[in-house]
Amino acid sequence: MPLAASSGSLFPKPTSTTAGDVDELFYFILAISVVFFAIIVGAMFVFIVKYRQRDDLEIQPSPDHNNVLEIVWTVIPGLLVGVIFFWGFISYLDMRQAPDNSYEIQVTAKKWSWSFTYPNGHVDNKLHVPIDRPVKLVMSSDDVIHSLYIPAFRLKMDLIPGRYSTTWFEAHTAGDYTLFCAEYCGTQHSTMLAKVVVHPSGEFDTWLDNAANLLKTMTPVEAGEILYTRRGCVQCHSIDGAAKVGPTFLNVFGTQQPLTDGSMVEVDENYIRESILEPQAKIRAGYKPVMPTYQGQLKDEEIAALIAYIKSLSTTNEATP
Ligand code: HEC
Ligand SMILES: [Cu+2]
Repeated sequence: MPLAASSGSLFPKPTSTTAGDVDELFYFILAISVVFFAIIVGAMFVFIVKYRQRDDLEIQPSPDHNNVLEIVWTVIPGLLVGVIFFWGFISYLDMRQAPDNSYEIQVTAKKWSWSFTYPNGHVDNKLHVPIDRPVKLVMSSDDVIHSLYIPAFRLKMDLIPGRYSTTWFEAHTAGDYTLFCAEYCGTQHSTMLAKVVVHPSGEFDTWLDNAANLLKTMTPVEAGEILYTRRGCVQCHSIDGAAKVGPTFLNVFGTQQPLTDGSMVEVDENYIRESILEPQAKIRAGYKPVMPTYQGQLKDEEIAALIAYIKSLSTTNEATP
């Protein structure tokens, strides 16, 4: 792959099975474009100079047609377009059809975060994958159209509400890569990023086991802190006092807060639990009812860990002042 190998300067280094193909086809099309640009624009300049208006220029009757010339300028571009089509089509088929032994991960996009569900039920906000193994993504959106885009793998596929789309890749270099949303999906679209972590050989299974057993190996507060990032609360809730899309978690536990209906609510264990499971039940004054429900997505112990974590961010740890 001489072209792909030299492509580091224009694109991120191709690190997946099909990325090299995409680059080679791109450079082929680029080369053709450069050649034709030079021929056409070059001829244009020659003609501009050669046939510019002069007094001594005799007006000639325009020629009828030239068979040889017309066949040449039809057949050559026709062949080139054919080559581009079949090359692109074959690469496209390779990219569409995941190998049978693929490792399957479910992807859910919603405004404005990604979540990845592994075969053992573990849910993460990063896409962790094993190296040198085909990974198939089965994807859907909870709200609007999003698009999963991993430049290093030359991978892009839309996620559509109410249906599944799939794509696959096989990563060949361990490390961290960035995953973008490539379909404008609202105000926070540009922050809709996720990390792709390609684990070196043999480390993926260990990672998955540990990640899934978070609550067995950590205190609830530690686990809650990880869940806060991993389950996307961090997108909308800060822990430094700043209001984002939702209220901050800093020093909120144990306080009285106003609701949109004019009443006050005490932020205690029950209110937090209700906010997570039925976010629309009570809406904090000054905020929009945009929090998604986590009903059926967080286990009881996970909710307990999140409550413990929010509690730990408060200097007054008692629910009743
Ligand atoms: C898309 C943005 C968004 C995400 C993601 C989100 N929330 Fe919220 N959350 C909000 C908004 C907005 C409110 C305020 C309106 C309301 O009460 O529903 C809120 C309210 C809350 C409240 C009530 C806080 C208070 O001071 O009244 C709690 C507790 C809460 N969220 C917890 C969580 C947890 C835990 C997660 C992650 C598992 C999470 N949220 C994810 C937007 C979000
Ligand atoms: Cu998006």
